[in-house]
Amino acid sequence: MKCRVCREPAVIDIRRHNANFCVEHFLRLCRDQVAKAIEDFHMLEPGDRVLVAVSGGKDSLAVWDLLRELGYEADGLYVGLGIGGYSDRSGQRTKAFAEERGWPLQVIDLRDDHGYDVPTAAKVTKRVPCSACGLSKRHLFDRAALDGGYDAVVTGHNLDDEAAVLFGNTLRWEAEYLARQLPVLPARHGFPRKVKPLVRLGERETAAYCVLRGIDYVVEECPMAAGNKHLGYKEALNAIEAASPGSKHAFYFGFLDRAAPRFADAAPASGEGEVLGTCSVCGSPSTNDTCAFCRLVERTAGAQPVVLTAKGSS
Ligand code: Q46
Ligand code: ZN
Ligand code: ZN
Repeated sequence: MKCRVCREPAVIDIRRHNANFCVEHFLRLCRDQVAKAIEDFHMLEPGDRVLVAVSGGKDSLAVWDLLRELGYEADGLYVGLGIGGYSDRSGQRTKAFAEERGWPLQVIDLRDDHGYDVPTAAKVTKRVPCSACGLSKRHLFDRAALDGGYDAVVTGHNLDDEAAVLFGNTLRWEAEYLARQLPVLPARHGFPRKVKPLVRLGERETAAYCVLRGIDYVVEECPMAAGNKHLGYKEALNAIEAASPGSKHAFYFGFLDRAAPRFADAAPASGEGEVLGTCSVCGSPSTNDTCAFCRLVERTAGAQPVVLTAKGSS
């Protein structure tokens, strides 16, 4: 197995590119793919200050490292979700990563700073944990980006994530979601720009990137993700990809090229012209008097904390 670029021994094969790469040229490929995604979708301008949503997993640490390599002023924000031992370990890895490099990391802890955690919020709201978790993270990342004067919030969604979400939305023809499933969402009405620079890299590549760069990431998945439909869609796509390399890329980028514009009209009226109010508690943009985050804080106040057992707290 030889590197496509230099013919030296290769360390990784990428079937959808029908090529193998040595360490140096694989790392260069990752940087090039991120730079291309940023340019193709007008995600960032040179010199932009960005806030990276870091979880301690491979994708968010890789995207932080890659953006720094590409010369962006990228800081991190970690939100402690209170999901037992998983959150403890994720927080430790994230802090160690930032400290070793001397990169600024802001840490928000849901329990310490807002009086609840994800398992407790799930119990109180009687909804799946990912619902309260997603809402909390979106709110806190938006808020921190605006307060810190950042140009954009960066997330580590990779090609596998985006293809799986697209698969789910397409199975149900969720027109509104399809209209918004783009690698960049422009800033609007008090919400910052959101960008996904890893859409051209699969999760096998982000994992390899971390290993080759010596990035110590949390390998375990969030215990709350078990049974998640998203994982089933990923498995289904992996089976298709194994039989036909390049299918995921064709599915996702074909959608962006040829199908997404047809759904643009299905987006809710959140574009120009719509005037949102502001939350009377925190001042964030909201269509109601109190935003969903502040309502969650209110509902969970004083609730008996849920203690996780087994995997989550081991
Ligand atoms: S949403 Fe759900 Fe993730 Fe939150 S509860 Fe875990 S699996 S961490 S990206
Ligand atoms: Zn090479
Ligand atoms: Zn609020």
